[in-house]
Amino acid sequence: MLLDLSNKKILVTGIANNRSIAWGIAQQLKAAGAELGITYLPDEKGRFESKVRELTSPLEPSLFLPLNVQDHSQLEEVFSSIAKKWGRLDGLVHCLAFAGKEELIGDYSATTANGFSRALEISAYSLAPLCNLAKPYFSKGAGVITLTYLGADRAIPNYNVMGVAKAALEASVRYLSAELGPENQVRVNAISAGPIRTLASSAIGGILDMIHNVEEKAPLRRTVTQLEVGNTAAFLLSDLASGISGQTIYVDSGYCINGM
Ligand code: IMJ
Repeated sequence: MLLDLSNKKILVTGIANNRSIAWGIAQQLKAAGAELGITYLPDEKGRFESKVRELTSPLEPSLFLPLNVQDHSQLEEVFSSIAKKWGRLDGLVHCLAFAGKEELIGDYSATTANGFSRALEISAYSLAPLCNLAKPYFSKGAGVITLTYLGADRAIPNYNVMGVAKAALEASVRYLSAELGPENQVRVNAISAGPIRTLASSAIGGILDMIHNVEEKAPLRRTVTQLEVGNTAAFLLSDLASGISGQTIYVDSGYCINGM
């Protein structure tokens, strides 16, 4: 088999429900033979925990752990579990983003200092401590991927502070790629997905306009699916992508090539 993830132990963050891009990624990694660890965002009522546990149980994850990246002790817990259970890590999938609702509408210049800090901490900074803690466990040729969006590069209405966070995330991918490549052939890449209806997009005004725009103008005249993003993730974490690092790969039906 050309695309083979068997014997690869991969940690997937950012599954919230069955529309999550991280869920599409987890399914395709499993289909290619990977052994999965899954993290969920803990909340007081345990709503995410039970939902994500039920959703992902068919994938038989060998690790299922709480992770709020704003709590460093939870980050450390995740890696002590990886150390105990796996002793190494072959892949890390970062699908985490958050900005306050009020920051995702209206003027970018109205972003508050706290809103800016929170959006960048969760959506961009979090990749750095994840990689730092993973460093001792990365196997030779391990892969890291994260999710980004065209709003990192272009001013997209209402994307605002998330666009700034994604720009920082894409730059982080280049710096982490430069840091992690030399010693152990660890590769770090981003997937820039086109608009998809997910929990992270459903709450957003104008998302339907963006989707209609893609359906009218993208070379493929349709939106992409979570599973198509998952297929690219599987490729990037496989040995087939052994020469690719520091890149932002667009999985967007070709939308971003258009001049207007
Ligand atoms: C988000 C905001 C504005 C425009 C947007 C998006 N477009 C798309 C998205 C055109 C496609 C979705 N996207 C790419 C994101 O990265 C979304 C991140 C996000 C979404 C929410 C919604 C609910 C909330 N906080 C959020 N934080 C980040 O409270």
